[in-house]
Amino acid sequence: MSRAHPTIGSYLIQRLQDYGVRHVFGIPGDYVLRFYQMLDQSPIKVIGVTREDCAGFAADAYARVNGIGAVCVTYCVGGLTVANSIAGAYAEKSPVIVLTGSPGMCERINDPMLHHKVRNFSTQKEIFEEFTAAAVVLDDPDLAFRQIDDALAACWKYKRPVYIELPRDMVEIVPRSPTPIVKTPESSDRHALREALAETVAWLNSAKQPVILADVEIHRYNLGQELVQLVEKTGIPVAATLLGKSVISEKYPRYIGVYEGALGRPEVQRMVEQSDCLLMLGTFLTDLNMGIYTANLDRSRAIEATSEKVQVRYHSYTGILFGDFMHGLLRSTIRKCKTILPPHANNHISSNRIRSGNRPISVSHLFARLNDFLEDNMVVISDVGICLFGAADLVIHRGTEFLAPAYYTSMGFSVPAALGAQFANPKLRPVVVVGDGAFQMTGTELSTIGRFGFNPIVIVLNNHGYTTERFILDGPFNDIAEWQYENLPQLIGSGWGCAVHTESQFEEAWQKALANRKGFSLLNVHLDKMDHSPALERLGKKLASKLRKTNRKRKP
Ligand SMILES: Cc1ncc(C[n+]2csc(CCOP(=O)(O)OP(=O)(O)O)c2C)c(N)n1
Ligand SMILES: [Mg+2]
Repeated sequence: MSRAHPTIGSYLIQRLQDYGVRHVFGIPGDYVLRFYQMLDQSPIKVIGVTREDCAGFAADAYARVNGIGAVCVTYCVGGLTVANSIAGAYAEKSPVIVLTGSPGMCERINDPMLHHKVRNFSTQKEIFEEFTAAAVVLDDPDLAFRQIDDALAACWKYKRPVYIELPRDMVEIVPRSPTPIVKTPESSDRHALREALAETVAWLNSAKQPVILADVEIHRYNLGQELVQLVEKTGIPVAATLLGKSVISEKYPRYIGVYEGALGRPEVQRMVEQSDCLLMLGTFLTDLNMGIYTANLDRSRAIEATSEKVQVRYHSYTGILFGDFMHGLLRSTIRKCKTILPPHANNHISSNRIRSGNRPISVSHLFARLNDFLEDNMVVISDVGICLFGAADLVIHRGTEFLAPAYYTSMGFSVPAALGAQFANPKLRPVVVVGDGAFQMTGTELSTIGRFGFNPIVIVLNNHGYTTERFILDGPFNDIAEWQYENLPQLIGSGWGCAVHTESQFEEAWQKALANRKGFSLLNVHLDKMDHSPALERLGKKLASKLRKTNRKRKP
């Protein structure tokens, strides 16, 4: 590529690299083939997958580990398939760039019925506008470079997906007068920042039991180090939400655990809810994060700092960059907090004492043992279902090593996410926990994982159907076909699999999987149809007691 006179396609590729994109996930199609060829001839690697929604999940996980990710798909048939994954990335603030081909501008004259077109040529773009921070069509050579710059900047700033559509006849156009815009970096409103910091610091210094609740924006804005420094400097106990799980190492001494209302451990719930100054950093108050409405956070005792605002009790400050607020706290004089933490707060489900026998394996045993087995280089990737509630109790060793669609909760995330995470950081070894239902949706991605020789350990929680749904309302619609998951390696031509029925078989299977460093391992763990995790049990008990109280009150 000539940097002096780049084409629209080559400029886009250069800018993707500037932002740190090294891999792009997707499936080609005629509207995007020429751009695929250009990508192939660039330093960026194109990773072909089995389905576009898998490309989206892989890119989302890649973005969570790498800082930014990208998919490249063809028009509508590809774009609309990846839409659900991108909606999830939007909902959970994961910066994924959607690159899509489309019919050439010259082909659009007189509105012909071209293949893949739905209603009109802008249908796909209009859909993506709903869940992207910017959506652009590069249909004007003189604007294209600027549109690319603005879209990528929006992706980086808002940590949300953006949509860039490249009509196929624009890929090789060299704009006549390209003027890439150089923007001055944004800064905070000095006065607002000073006042918000002064108020926060004064409150922290007068509080008896301050607690920090850290959430996903800490990770997205790369402020993990600052969080550790803040906790070290102040000694304030820190909890994480489910979506933010692992923003700080769960082995960290002042870490108290995941706060998720009644879903979480009671001692964490007590500490967070009884704090007289709860400093919420980068929080995202979703229903799952808040324990399905069982959280009880009192605004009058909370400060909430996010990329959007700093809210102290009932008033808020705008125009403050989240990073500036964190750095401001680090520069401030804050009293050392000496709150004594509950015993073993950060290692509560360790089961070294539990002996595995020939008993049928249960969900709680599985996660207790997994907690003992986890190693420093492992990233736990959870799907949606019983596995997510179980995984919430695992103790994650370092920061950012727990990936899950904990808010949008789209099934099928985990296996493709393992592919994305390993491309983003090949030193990470994914441990995937996934229900049998979710595995049947996107488990095909093991094929790509096998093709590139990655070595995740995939644990299928085979409870013979949609157990989570069975708890809400059961019926034949929650049954699924029984697969022999352990035989998949045979079909794919790589990897290793085995069936697990008992506790001791699980021990043996884990050791074999651990030793199988050259390919994926697939454990088909047979569980009782109605077995569930301790977290779900805690929630059930809490909700049941609430219900009893409400019923008692209603009786005349
Ligand atoms: C894409 C998608 N479709 C449907 C649902 C609704 N849903 C939530 S949990 C669940 C069942 C999950 O089954 P499985 O993966 O086997 O996990 P289990 O609940 O059995 O542990 C379903 C269908 C969803 N969250 N995402
Ligand atoms: Mg299931």
